[in-house]
Amino acid sequence: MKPQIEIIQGDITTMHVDVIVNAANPSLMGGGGVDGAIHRAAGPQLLEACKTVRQQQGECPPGHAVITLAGNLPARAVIHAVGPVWHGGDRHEASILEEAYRNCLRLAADNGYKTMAFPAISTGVYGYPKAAAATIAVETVYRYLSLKPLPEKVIFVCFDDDTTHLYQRLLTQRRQELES
Ligand code: AR6
Repeated sequence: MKPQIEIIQGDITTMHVDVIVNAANPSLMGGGGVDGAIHRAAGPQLLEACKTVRQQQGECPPGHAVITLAGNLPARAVIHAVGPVWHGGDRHEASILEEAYRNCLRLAADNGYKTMAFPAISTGVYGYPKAAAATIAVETVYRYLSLKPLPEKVIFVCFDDDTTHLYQRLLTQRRQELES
């Protein structure tokens, strides 16, 4: 089946999907960037939920993800994924980023969620080069959706023009390759 992937430019906190992904850090205690925006929009319930997870499981290492309620967000749940910090590319950053996307998709599927939205994990404070990260995001999601029944649809929520254009180009290329 042809994967349902959409690219939009905007703020992930406004997305009416089953689950949104947060670009978190191992502490799960919030931060800046998309993490800060999600915690502000969700309200204090989200931090409480993260504290509970933290008490049960400890820190969330890079490449891993956990799921919580979504507080005041329009989404039903939040998956907190920890991407790699970019150190130049020779510290397994690519495989850790791919693992983070795969773990998010698996968690959404395990919870029966059909629609999910991703930000561009690691491409802000964590410094991952945007084009390289976008390739991993599109390839990993495309492959997963081609093989599994859930989630049914993924939306990449891009915050800036550059990221939006990168994703659009990659997705078009991927679709053309499939059709040729
Ligand atoms: N909606 C969608 N995307 C957004 C939004 C938003 N509201 N706000 C920012 N972005 P970052 P990271 C984009 O730095 O690199 C936090 O402090 C942003 O333009 O949020 O994984 C955490 O606690 C960029 O493209 O996450 C960690 O300590 C992308 O989201 C650390 O930052 C990711 O940027 C994680 O760093």
